Amino acid sequence: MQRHADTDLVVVSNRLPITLTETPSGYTYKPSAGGLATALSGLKEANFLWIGWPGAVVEEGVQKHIEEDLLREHRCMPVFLSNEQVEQFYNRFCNGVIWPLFHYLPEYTDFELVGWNYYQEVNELFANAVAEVAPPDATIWIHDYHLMLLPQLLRERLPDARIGFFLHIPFPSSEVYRLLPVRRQILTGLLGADVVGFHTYDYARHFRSACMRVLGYDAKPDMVDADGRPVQLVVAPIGIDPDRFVELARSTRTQMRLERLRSQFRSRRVILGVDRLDYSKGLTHKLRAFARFLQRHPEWRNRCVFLQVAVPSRTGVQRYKQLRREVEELVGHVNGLYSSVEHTPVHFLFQNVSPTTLSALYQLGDVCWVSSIRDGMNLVSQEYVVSQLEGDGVLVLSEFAGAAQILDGAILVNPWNVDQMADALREALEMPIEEREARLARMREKIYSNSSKAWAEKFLGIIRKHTEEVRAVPDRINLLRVLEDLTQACVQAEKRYFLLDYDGTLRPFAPTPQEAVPTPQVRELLNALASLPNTYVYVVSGRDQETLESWLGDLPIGLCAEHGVLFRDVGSREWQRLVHVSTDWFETVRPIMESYAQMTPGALVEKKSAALAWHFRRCDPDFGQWQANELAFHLASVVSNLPVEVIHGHKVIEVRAQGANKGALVRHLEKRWERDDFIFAIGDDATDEDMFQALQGRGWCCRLGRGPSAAAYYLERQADVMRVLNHLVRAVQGSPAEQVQG
Ligand code: GDG
Repeated sequence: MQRHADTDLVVVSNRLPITLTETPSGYTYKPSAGGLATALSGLKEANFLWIGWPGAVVEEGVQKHIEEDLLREHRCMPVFLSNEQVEQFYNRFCNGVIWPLFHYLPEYTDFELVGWNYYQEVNELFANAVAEVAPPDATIWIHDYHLMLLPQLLRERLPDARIGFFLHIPFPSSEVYRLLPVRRQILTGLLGADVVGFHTYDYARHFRSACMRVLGYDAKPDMVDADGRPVQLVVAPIGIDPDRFVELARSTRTQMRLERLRSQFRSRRVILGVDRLDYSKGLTHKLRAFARFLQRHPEWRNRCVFLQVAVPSRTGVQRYKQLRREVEELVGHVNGLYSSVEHTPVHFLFQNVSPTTLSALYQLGDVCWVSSIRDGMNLVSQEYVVSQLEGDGVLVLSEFAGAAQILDGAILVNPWNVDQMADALREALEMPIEEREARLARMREKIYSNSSKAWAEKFLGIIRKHTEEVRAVPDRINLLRVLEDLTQACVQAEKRYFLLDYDGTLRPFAPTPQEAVPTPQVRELLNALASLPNTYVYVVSGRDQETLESWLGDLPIGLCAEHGVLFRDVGSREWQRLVHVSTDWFETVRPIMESYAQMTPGALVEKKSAALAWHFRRCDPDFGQWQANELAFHLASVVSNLPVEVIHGHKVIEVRAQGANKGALVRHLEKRWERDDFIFAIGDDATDEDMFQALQGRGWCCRLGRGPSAAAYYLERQADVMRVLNHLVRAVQGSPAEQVQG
């Protein structure tokens, strides 16, 4: 498969907007005009390529042929899945784990995670398919919960791509999300994107909170700091194409259909429901509330019908079969109680209806009733509003649907409150015409101003803008891009010096500082590096002398503790002071830190020989950050006349003696360095900047993350540090270099 250099945009979703059906005479392709397909059809990026599953399992022999057809005729590239993959990935994991949990139904969630391996496998398949055809700097827009690992998998394969992800379903509160056994993997997968979009602010806020609580990342309200890489959060509620619905509503076929329906229902008012038969849509809640309404308002019993279209969905899944039985039983129950010879109150259609019929039903409905217990957005409510050509229908809408945040002319209901829903039906049926028209007009205006096309353009615009801004950070180069030069410089040098930060650089952060013990891999790497000829390795850390000595003291490396204050040289067991400072100020600063620690559960004060540190890694992320800001503000006024500096590290506020920083080690070592020596310094936070600055452009300085730094190079992830260093070890040893990819 060739790369599509003319492709401005690659759209990836589980399903293609084309449905493939096997017939006796071969395969047929039917475009499915879903909301997403319509949203993207009017985009400026005419050349976009759509990658996804075509909706049918295809024998290997004909795959090539179908691929060519789809590409030529529809600019779609199929990812073929086996029966087993469809069952395990789609039915078991996507719809048996993610769908229920993200709709706040842990009791429906299969926590055994059957299908998780397939979820990973299918996401890999998609990643390979995209990487094969997308230009390296393509804009890639990934959709929905089926492909949440894909952003990170693509970032590894296409480091220069601009990746956006949009979640169409709710993102649950972090209290629910954290139940998920693979919660870290899913978040890490999503954070591979440059931009992650949601329908509502609530979903974005839940996601941000999950990143902070589950991964320990820092975040601003609209940005997550993913190991130094800013991931933009976007609230972009999806819209519909109103013109298309109006056109369909006006068409002769629809009007004829509407006439027939009107004569069938004559003087009865119609309460309409249109939903996939899914437990998130609150169908049983509607039926109970409708029964309550009829019970309380006998005057309406023969004057209205509740017409519910329930579109068959995921019919192979046990939970959905059960739901169908439950709903049908309830329909029977209500009709049994309130039917008469002439009148049946509930009309239940378990079937797909044609677009024409759907449009006619939208016009027929005096009330449209959406009672989802959770719904990412809900497009039916928007479609109903614009299809109401006469402009006097009433929308009764669940406050748990994303749409409730846009459609402010609806009567909002809590589907769990049966009485309130019953009252809302009465209010809707008896609402004066002027109010109905005014409410509908208000909603129509909202829908027109947020059409699906405007939505897609807004989201793509944000991907472009954000990636431009991030890439515009001056002059920093991805170290992986210059790996060959780095390797060559390292191999050819007479002498090599490595200045390596520990926490967050050699070792990922752990929940408590004591848990970040060096792994066997870290120790092996340091040993291998230090055993290279003429190679001097220093671990430069904010940690105290005892910890470094006990963790790394047996290795043939140099150690520098407390950000450059204490030093043990390569080949020596003795520690020396690099910086001589007064610590008289401890007695002023320590009580302030202690009092803030007492007020902040999880915070602790650490005393070092030339610094005091206030750690808040184990605190509630929001409260910890808040208290840290307060403390820093408080300290600023107290320390202004003291010989100290206040440093904001990763989840730590540190007050330390002036001059006691990692630059001290550079100043100590530089006397030994000769012009052609290879110097490599790497770190991940503000305290490493002193080391980079002291090097004054000499050697290879690398800081994790793309933000501003004195280091000319960056790596995106902590795991890359190990890969690069191992690569250098192998290269100097002369063994074949391991493949290191971006
Ligand atoms: C997910 C999220 C979010 C329905 N019945 C028939 C039919 N439909 C069409 C409707 C509408 C679509 O299906 C349903 O969309 P919803 O938004 O209501 O719900 P989900 O399918 O659950 O969609 C949801 C959406 O993604 C988009 O982000 O809003 O929250 O769950 O367009 O018109 N179409 C036809 N016959 C039917 O019988 N032709």
